[in-house]
Amino acid sequence: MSKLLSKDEFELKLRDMGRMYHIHHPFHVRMYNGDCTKEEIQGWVANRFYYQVMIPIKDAAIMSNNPPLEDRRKWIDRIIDHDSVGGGIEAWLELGEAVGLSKQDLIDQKYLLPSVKFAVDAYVNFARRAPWQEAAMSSLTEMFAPQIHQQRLDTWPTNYPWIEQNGLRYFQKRLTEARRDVQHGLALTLEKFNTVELQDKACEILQFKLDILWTIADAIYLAYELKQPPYFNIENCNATRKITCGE
Ligand code: AHQ
Repeated sequence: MSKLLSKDEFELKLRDMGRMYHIHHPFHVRMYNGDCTKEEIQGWVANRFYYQVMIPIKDAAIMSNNPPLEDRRKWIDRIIDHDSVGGGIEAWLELGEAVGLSKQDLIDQKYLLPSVKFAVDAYVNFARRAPWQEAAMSSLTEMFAPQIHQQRLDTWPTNYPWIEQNGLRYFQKRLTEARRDVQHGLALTLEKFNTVELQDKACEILQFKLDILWTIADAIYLAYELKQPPYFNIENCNATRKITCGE
């Protein structure tokens, strides 16, 4: 049976869940070590585009569930970060071109794997129906995000010299945006999840979001590292064509 944690103890417990962050997934370890093929990087960029375009939709869903004005004023920054001219969605499209994909193929979600879509849609649908506070705290996986963004900025130029450097703008952007998001998200979590049941609920929600990120990496690893896209063993199935990037 859990006990009521102080705010410091509660923050430590949430941060300790970083042990399960997708930075530790075999796919991201491969990427960090410079072992990904061009096609693996392309597959990851193409599939993550769906996650990126759905983040502002998720954030708008949270806004639609009536947070107080001071929280809405902060939350709207997240939508602007992604949807504004020159914002995150455009930066990710630049990343797509930098790894040799066409913007249109990303926009058309040509390479989107079913499992990636299901995982991302689970996140968006959760944000649509959960109380705004629960959906807001699910973004706290970003407590661990600056490290993974910095890793890419530090290692890609050496490990993947074929990737045009201007494609890394997205990761640079997120270093400050993620830290700002976490400052707000963590403060509201520590304040509002203030009973044993609510603290346990917060940990369950963070686990749910860690599972989403892990599942996205699983799908990409299966398709691009193990060469087992959906229906890979079914004769003449055009679903397997979707993973052949750069066509
Ligand atoms: O680029 C990322 C991003 O914009 C967000 C928003 C936030 C959320 O609202 O859930 N989470 C998130 C994340 C982004 N990038 C991921 C990565 O590995 O590049 C990490 C991811 C997160 O940690 O939740």
